[in-house]
Amino acid sequence: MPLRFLTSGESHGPTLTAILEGMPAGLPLSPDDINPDLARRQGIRRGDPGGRLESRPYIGASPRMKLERDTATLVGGVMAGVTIGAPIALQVQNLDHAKWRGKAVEPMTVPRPGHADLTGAVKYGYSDLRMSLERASARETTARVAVGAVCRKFLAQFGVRVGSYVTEIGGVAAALGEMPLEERIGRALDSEMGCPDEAASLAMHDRVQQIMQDKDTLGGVFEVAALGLPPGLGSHVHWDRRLSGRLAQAMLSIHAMKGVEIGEAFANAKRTGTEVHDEIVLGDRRQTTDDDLAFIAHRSSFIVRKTNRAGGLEGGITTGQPIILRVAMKPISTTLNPLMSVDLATGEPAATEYERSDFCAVPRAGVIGEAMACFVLADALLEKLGGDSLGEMLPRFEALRQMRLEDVPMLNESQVFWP
Ligand code: EPS
Repeated sequence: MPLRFLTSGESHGPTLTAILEGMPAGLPLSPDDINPDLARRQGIRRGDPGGRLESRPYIGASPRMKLERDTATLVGGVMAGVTIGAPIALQVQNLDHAKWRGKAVEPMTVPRPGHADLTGAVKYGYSDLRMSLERASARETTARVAVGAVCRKFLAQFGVRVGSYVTEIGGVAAALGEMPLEERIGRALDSEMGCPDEAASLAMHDRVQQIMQDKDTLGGVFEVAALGLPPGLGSHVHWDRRLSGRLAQAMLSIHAMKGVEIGEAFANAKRTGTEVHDEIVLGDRRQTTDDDLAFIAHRSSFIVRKTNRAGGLEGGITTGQPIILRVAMKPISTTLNPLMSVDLATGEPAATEYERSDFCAVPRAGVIGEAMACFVLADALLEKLGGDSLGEMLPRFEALRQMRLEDVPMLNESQVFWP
């Protein structure tokens, strides 16, 4: 896989750092390409009045989001405003670090159920659970979103767009019907809860307000959609090259994500084969769902699908239709109402203690899902096209777009495959 990234940094340490390796040369890149996604991850909406500094995150976001002003500094791999093919290094400061610097802190010895406190301590032998929580915190996703924004800029050169929207919070579900994906994504950008259904968004707001009064937390579901992808990314030939598996792994690698489906996977599991599979028909490309490419040109016509129940992937390979990933997030594990646990210092039962957290982070989670999807898709596109610079890749992409299926010779005679 040509692209990879690493992150480093703790939630209250000085800095979060990311290194993205394998990005080709020639991509114009500046912090302005990254900072809008970082603001979205903080729960700040597009076009909020007064600009981001005066904006407030949505209801239920951690108070930490008001303290931080996440902006990226590019410290490697970019010269004169373009990538040079070298590893791209990024940094985001933790402003909250100032409060912790030089301060002695009581050890934390009561693990929170649902967090990595206990599992991390068992694995690494920590006596202070802060050593688990500092790296396990979802603060790390700031670095991922910065990396994802670079990948998003790369994908945009090829017309690929990635967005997300919330479909459910604490059991309150959006009714999206046949609303096109672009509209869902656009509306979500302007919605407090990241939900395209305005009525549901208001109900989600109320549900979160209630849960804050109840001193509890909520999870939910969001969808990530990728549009404008060419057919042929990923591969069926090996388990670790299937794009479906790579995307699912990327989604489940995000803190608190516990479920993922591609397309209508769980609903499809209740239906029959003839009800589920997207029939292959000849037609006008305008007939395709979600105005998307599905540009398999064949003789004088196009091979199209009128439905996309497969979620844009067959055999672990893109079909040219939008990829749709649905991701389930568990409720935040830091709860104001305590849960029962054991104090590891005394060996006695103990209630969890509360410092600060989100009551519901689902509206902020979608942008992280987008970032991870952007990374996997950029990797798959690089794999398909090869090349060290954008200048090398763009003509190859154009050639791929122009490719017609009839250019591939089809055999009409029977053959002995395995003598
Ligand atoms: C987060 C920062 C953290 C957490 C949150 C995400 O800030 P703090 O611990 O200082 O309040 O609020 O982390 C979690 C939800 C978690 O489970 O660790 C952020 O920047 O997103």
